[in-house]
Amino acid sequence: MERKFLMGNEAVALGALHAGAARGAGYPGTPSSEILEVFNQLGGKAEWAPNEKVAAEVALGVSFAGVRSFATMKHVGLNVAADVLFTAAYSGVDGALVFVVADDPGMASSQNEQDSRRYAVAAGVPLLEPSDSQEAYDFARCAFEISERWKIPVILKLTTRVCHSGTVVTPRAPDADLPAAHFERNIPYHVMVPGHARPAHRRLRQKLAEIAEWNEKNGPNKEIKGSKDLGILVSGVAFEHAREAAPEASFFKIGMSCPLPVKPMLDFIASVDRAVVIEENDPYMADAVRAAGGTVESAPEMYRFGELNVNRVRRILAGDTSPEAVPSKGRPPQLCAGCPHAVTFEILKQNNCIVAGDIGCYTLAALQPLAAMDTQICMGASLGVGLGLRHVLPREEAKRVVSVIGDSTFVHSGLTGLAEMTYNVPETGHVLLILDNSTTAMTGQQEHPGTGRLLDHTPTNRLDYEKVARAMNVPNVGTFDPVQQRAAFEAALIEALGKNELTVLIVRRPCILAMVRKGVKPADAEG
Ligand SMILES: Cc1ncc(C[n+]2csc(CCOP(=O)(O)OP(=O)(O)O)c2C)c(N)n1
Ligand code: SF4
Repeated sequence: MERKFLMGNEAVALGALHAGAARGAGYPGTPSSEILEVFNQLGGKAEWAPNEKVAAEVALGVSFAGVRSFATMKHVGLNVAADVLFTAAYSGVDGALVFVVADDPGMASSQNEQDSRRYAVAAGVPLLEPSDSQEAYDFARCAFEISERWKIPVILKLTTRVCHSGTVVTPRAPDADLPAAHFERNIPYHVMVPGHARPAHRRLRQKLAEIAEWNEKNGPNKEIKGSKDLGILVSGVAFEHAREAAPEASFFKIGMSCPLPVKPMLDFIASVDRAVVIEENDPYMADAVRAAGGTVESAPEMYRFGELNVNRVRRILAGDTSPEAVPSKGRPPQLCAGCPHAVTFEILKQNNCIVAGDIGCYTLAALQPLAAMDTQICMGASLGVGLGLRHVLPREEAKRVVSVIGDSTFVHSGLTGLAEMTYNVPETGHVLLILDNSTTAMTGQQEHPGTGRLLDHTPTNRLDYEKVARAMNVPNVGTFDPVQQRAAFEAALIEALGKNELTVLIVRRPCILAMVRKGVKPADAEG
């Protein structure tokens, strides 16, 4: 087929399309967000789910209908979807199910740099790690094949550089004659009660043993013969850096890093004078190969932080632990000029609020000059953290606590926090602001259930936050445009802070950039 120049995320979308995936579901998160959008543009059926857990459940349901599916997310999304992953590993799948998970070493746009390979080991599922767009395409197809052959979920692990870099891809013919969706009752396999889960766990371990054997003989790993003086064991994008840093070396490139191809790795180590493991994030392969008796060098602790690059790999190989040059800081990120979030945080600051915040564009309000957010941990935490503070702080301090959450984040994981708020009510009550800018701005303006539009922007049902809050027994609910109704909004906030009751204020004004994209002038913006 004709060669194409594709970004890694585009290559995964094309791979999923050519693998005949019947549906892709996900929740946006940098660097994974483009995969579903491209899959949709290519003609695939794609959806944004309210969060990653629901996306994984939808994809699992699709696979239970005997066809192929995938769920996309960033690495922290896998924390949310982990409950599905661990037990879907036991139940197995009927068609195929691929978790496409994009890690963010260096935290270009994330709150941590966790390494998804640990999840594969903990859940007991295979994991593939492409190093460029060609492999993103090939491994996507391979992941569907492995999943279908062994009836097991498979993780396709990407990293920022693979997701967002472009390389040439030669696609192959799409899979043909795939089965049509149908449901076959199989209660012992699909209903994970203890009596079914016990044999399911044994089946899982048996599958993993077979996959490990397959990976050692036929897996997507390759040995590149070079000098005997230096052998590098490497995976993911670190392969590209290491090839440039030490072109003369021998390489063992691991494509499937769970279960690891331990025997060929040990054979490779024995075949060279000096063996070094080069990997981003955790010393996952180095630890595993040492546990299996291999003698290898690995990167000193300082290289565990942040992305690798050619220069850092050169330093690792030279054993250089001298301080690294600190990159110039550049301009710190800021809210766009005219961003509706700015007014809200100015008001919160002027009223000396303790702000339990959440994740989204509005988190930038924690930075100077606003410095008006006091906590931010993970999606949805504004509610629980704010309530925890309210429960124990001295009365006068507790009454200053406000939870602030974006609209997409509220749908993602704020609904259960709101249930907690109306269930375990603090003595001083509580105040929640839902910042409704009618988009998921932070990750590129994706739709969500509160926008009333689907992934392809066509209309659907719209979640009504006011009705939700009232249905959950919140006595005080109001909606304000923070720009056009600034004084009224501030007065409502002050009134809410003065009461020992629960209040939800919906702060509604569209994101400026989303308006520009849709061709709406600010003056026309809905109030
Ligand atoms: C579990 C998880 N999934 C995805 C993300 C990526 N992410 C960060 S904030 C956010 C949503 C932001 O949208 P919203 O709450 O509406 O705020 P806005 O950016 O529009 O102000 C997303 C998807 C994440 N950090 N954690
Ligand atoms: S993208 Fe939208 S929500 Fe984000 S800072 Fe800019 S105007 Fe505000």
